[in-house]
Amino acid sequence: MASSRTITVAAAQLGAIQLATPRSEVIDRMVKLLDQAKESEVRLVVFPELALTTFFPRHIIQDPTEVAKYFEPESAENPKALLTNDNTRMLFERAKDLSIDISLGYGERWSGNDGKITHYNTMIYYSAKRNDILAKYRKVHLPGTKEPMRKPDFAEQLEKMFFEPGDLGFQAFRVPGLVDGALKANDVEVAQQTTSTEGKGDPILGMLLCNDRRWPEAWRCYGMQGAELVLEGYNTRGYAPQHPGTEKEQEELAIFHHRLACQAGSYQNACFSINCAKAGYEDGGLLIASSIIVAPSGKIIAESTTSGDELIAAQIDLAECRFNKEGVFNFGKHRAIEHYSRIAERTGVHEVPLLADEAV
Ligand code: CDT
Repeated sequence: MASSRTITVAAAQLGAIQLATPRSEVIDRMVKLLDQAKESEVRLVVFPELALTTFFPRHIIQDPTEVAKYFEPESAENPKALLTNDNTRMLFERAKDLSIDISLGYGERWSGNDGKITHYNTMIYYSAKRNDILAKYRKVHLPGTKEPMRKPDFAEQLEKMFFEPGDLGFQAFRVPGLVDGALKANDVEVAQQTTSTEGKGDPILGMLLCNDRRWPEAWRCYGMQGAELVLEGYNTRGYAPQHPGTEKEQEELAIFHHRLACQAGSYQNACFSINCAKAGYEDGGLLIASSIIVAPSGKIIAESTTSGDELIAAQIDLAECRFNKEGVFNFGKHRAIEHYSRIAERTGVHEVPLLADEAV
């Protein structure tokens, strides 16, 4: 079968979800966006970070019973409980009926074999073809503080209080059923193994959550695995009273940084990316919109125009990734790892030594 690497994909931006909004109402909105996606023959829909609830890390919630309301339970015995839980089952059933793959973020309450409970900011990839969760990502770069600041006129960002840093790293994965004629492992005969299979198999995907997109290292980890499409969900604050500038100035700058990070990440790793917002005023806190789909050239090929529930779609040809993967960003040819050790050896900055005073 001739190979075509063209897929229609979408970001399903969600407008604000308030603390009091029930899950059922959110799921109804998500299902509506899936139905809309079907009309445009979309095969993959990306929802935002913490898609099922308000961005609760802006609130000081410390009572464990109250905290539990914002998380989906999963366990070593039932690691894919999201598929069958009453809160979320309907979303996956509709995705399966419509043959649309979905990716979404949510708060994960993980009970390990040892009975230990850990909370993560998580994103999963669901394949309609397999009716299964193919991949899970737990957010690595958690922003904010572990303790509330409790200051007047201060917007809290308490992800470090609510979540543990992700423990799964940046593991890329292949998705079956999205492109026709993909090369499979058993198609590659021993005699042909000298011929490159790069760019011929099922699409290679990676996932990021919000603040992760600001870190080039995260994108590069996926780039190093040949990622052709990065999926990213975000809740990015548009205004914080403790920061300089008016609400409009802060929002514009936040959108500028968001676009800059996603466009650079896609360009420098020669991949497409789908970046999906939760947007609008949640419990009084402004979240930026500007969901975008970015090409490997770094150009934005679709962008949301509202701060509400909105589907943006684009037809993308993954073959376009080859131009820069084989050219300016041919890593095998051009990376100079002998000069990069500082990046993986330490986290913080070591400034170069101070200069000696110069006699005048
Ligand atoms: N949700 C999330 O990760 N928010 C962060 C705030 C960081 S402050 C610049 C973000 O990157 O948007």
